[in-house]
Amino acid sequence: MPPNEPKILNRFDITKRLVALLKHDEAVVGGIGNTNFDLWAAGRRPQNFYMLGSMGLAIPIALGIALAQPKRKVVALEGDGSLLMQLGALTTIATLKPKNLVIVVMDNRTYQITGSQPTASAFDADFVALARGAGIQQSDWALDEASFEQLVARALAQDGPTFIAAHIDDKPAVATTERDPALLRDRFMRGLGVRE
Ligand SMILES: Cc1ncc(C[n+]2csc(CCOP(=O)(O)OP(=O)(O)O)c2C)c(N)n1
Repeated sequence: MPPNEPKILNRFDITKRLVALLKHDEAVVGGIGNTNFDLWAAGRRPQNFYMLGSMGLAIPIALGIALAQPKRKVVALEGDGSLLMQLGALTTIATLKPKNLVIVVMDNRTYQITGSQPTASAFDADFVALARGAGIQQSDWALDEASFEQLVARALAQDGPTFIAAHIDDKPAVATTERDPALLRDRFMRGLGVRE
């Protein structure tokens, strides 16, 4: 848990705030389940990728996009349980230092979608401390909505990599993403300009 307890935010609310700050066709990769459901509900964009099925892959996929398209900012939205599946990705990012990568972790301290089993962050794990320990210097907790917007705006304007963690409530996602992986992939590839 973070030392100075941040305000408990709402995933859909801060997802909408993040999307509203996107002005340059930034790519956004939503992680499994709730994270991409709320990204879907926040408004479809051709530069959004809705990752279905695999925990922990939003950040590695976003890293690949960031390396392939270094002029485009790339944002990964990931759940706490999913990040815990793939913590090593943080050390890879700290090593490669992609300037255009922004990671946002939605920490509800549970594997919510599979029955709200507690994750390690319900106990003593602190994601910002983990990210800093991995070597990502620009790592912060969002203290409230304004602080979240400030951190995202700074991450979009300045060189990264940047890691932002938000403590969120247990409200379910407000929509469900269309489950057609091939269609989602094709739309995204067109959105990134790599497919006609
Ligand atoms: C590799 C893998 N293991 C387990 C699952 C089953 N599963 C799907 S979502 C999920 C929980 C995700 O937790 P979190 O990332 O914290 O997101 P939340 O549901 O809390 O929004 C689990 C265990 C899976 N899809 N893939």
